[in-house]
Amino acid sequence: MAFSPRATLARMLLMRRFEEMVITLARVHKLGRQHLAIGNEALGAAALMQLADGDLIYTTHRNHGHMIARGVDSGKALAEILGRAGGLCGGKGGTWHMTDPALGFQSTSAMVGGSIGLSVGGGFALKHRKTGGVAVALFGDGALDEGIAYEALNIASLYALPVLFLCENNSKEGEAQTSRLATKELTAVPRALKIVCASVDGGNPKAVDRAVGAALAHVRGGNGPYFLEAQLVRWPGSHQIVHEFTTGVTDVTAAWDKAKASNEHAEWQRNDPILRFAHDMIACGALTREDVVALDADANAMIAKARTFAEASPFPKPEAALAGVFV
Ligand SMILES: Cc1ncc(C[n+]2csc(CCOP(=O)(O)OP(=O)(O)O)c2C)c(N)n1
Ligand SMILES: [Mg+2]
Repeated sequence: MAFSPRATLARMLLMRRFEEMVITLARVHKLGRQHLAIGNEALGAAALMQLADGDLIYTTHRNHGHMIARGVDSGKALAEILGRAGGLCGGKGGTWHMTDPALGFQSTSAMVGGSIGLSVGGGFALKHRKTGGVAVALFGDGALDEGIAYEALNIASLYALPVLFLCENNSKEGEAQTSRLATKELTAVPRALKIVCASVDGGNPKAVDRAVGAALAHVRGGNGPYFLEAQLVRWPGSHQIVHEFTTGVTDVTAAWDKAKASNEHAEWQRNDPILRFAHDMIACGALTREDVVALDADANAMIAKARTFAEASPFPKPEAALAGVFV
């Protein structure tokens, strides 16, 4: 499928407005900690919009963005975060454990490194069932210092499993997570295990689209796993415990309005993948300012509807506690 600036920006805006709504709802409903995917939109949208029916996706503590990027219903996702019966898991999973098997999300692990192990199991099943599907592991740079990462990468390589390892690296060299590795170069780890690797600017959806397209062609072609490192810029609010709009509510007009782009959030705005992409697409004539404003209004309207659905959904009935229990 050819890269569409319009569809990609629309999906990125939906992801952003979703997470901003989570901040609002967390304040209104006094929710516990939420890990937001603000700043990861270019990677999420451009990568997950390329997946096909039957592909499997294993995500992390920052799962909201991946779910919306893949096209999961935003109302059911918000309802899940609020613990409501109309949520993706009937309100039992909450922010960290959202699933949507129809779109390939069988289970979500907030354990750092968990998605890597699960994806290799998924890839094993896909290979032996000869479905042609791909298992995608999404994980942060912090996952590479977990033991499970080494075992799982090794097995994926040994058995030539159809797994795309998609690493969201939001640590600058020398910062916390990356520095727990004895190598500064994340791809040195999978490369040592004979996994084909590449790195991409994870803030540029066009570059991500190309890199993920090449990675998926490799994996679908039966050539074994592929490791793609997406280099991201960390959103300053990414560790928040008190939910707030650390860099303000996103104003898309800052993509072209120089006065707005020189406010106190200017440094973040220069790196914000949504403002970057909108700016670049207007500059090359692929979109107009009016297009960007209209796409943003659509995203806001969809998320407002999602909120109405979620808040109107009841809490699960006590009897529901025994449904879906294995033992
Ligand atoms: C096994 C395990 N250890 C510790 C934690 C606590 N924890 C939650 S997020 C996080 C950092 C993860 O870093 P990274 O994977 O790079 O993701 P980022 O938050 O930077 O997006 C940690 C240590 C956890 N969830 N699981
Ligand atoms: Mg990280």
